[in-house]
Amino acid sequence: MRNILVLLAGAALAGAAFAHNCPNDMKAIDAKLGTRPAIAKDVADKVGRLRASGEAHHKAGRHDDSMKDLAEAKKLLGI
Ligand SMILES: [Cu+2]
Repeated sequence: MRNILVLLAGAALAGAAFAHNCPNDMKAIDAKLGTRPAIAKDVADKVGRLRASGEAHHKAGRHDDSMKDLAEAKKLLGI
């Protein structure tokens, strides 16, 4: 019984740590955008949309959706 509780607590902590990655991804995207990367306008627009929806998802507690959008934005930026 005790082992199951420890396992559950570990899973909850892992979930929280994963959720905390959204702000880091947003920071990485902002830092990269701050260097004025040489990307096409349509790509930059798409990155901007993904960055915004990622933040909206994060604020709404939908961290999985947030991470997905932010990961796509990072991929477009080559990070
Ligand atoms: Cu989040």
